[in-house]
Amino acid sequence: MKVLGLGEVMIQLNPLSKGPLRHVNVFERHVAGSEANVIIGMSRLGFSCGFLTTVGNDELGKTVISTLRSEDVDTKYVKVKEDYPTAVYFVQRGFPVPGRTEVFYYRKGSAFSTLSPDDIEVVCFQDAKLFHVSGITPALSPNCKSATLKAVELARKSGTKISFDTNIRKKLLPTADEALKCLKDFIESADYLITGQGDLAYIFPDLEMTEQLKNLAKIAFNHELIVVKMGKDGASAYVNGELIHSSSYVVEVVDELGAGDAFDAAFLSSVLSGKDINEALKFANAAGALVVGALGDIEPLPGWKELEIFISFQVGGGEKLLR
Ligand code: KDG
Repeated sequence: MKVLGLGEVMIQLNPLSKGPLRHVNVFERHVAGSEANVIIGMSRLGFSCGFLTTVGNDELGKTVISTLRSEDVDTKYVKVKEDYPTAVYFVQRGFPVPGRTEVFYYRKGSAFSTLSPDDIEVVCFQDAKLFHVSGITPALSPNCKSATLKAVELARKSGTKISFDTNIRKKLLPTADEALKCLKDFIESADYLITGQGDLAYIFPDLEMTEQLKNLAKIAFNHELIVVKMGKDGASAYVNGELIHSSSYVVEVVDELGAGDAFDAAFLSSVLSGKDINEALKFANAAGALVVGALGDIEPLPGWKELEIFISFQVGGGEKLLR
């Protein structure tokens, strides 16, 4: 089954020490980007995946392409743009708020930010069962938004289901009004709408979650289900006006970046494989928990076997599985 994603893939510089970036000397180099993380996660879960992106004609762009290929993701539709760089971002950990992570993007004017509707071709969607994109991509530039709108329109015309994660990055969408304006069309189109507690509080402040969801469902005309990620409090799915909750797992947090993408990958893979919503939430929470345990967004993404071992350990049956 073919799954397609669209988004910017960046070089992530992840510090080996906490504190202000100006004093960090040693970083690990990783490759990351929300939608690509989801697609790589789904590839590891057995789906045939392709990715639409644009990189610069530079060493970092080559790293992005070889990473996607090494994860069995089809790069046929990846474009290389002359004269524009591949984006980079730095992670800062534990400063100024202990336990918090902040990212600093160097992505303005990147190769991906020049993406235009002409880069999105109908042929990409042939045979695709699912198209995944998030609120990061349309927020990058007006032409990225037009290109994402075209992708959603082509997906719809091709009978491809649309998965949209609101994924609000305040550095890209600094006010709630901007966020709602930028994301509305995509929220309206999504079959599978994924959001987070933080995103809901940003667009619908001062409301209880059930009210926030009712408001969101009013604009999500096309949704089959809405999922709310709640970090250490687990996740809930809103299906036919009913809320189904699943708790998370207690794990040591090394690097929380990418956990939400791992959640999306396992949730969507479970739903596409015919698992029920409870099962899908359980696998998704497990994938998120696994990813926070190691540096990098992509490296710790699990396959089915690893998810089963992880879950089994949590309920005390893991030793049998490992023997
Ligand atoms: O989802 C984790 C991502 O946010 C991060 O690794 C990079 O895609 C990214 C972004 O735009 O913030």
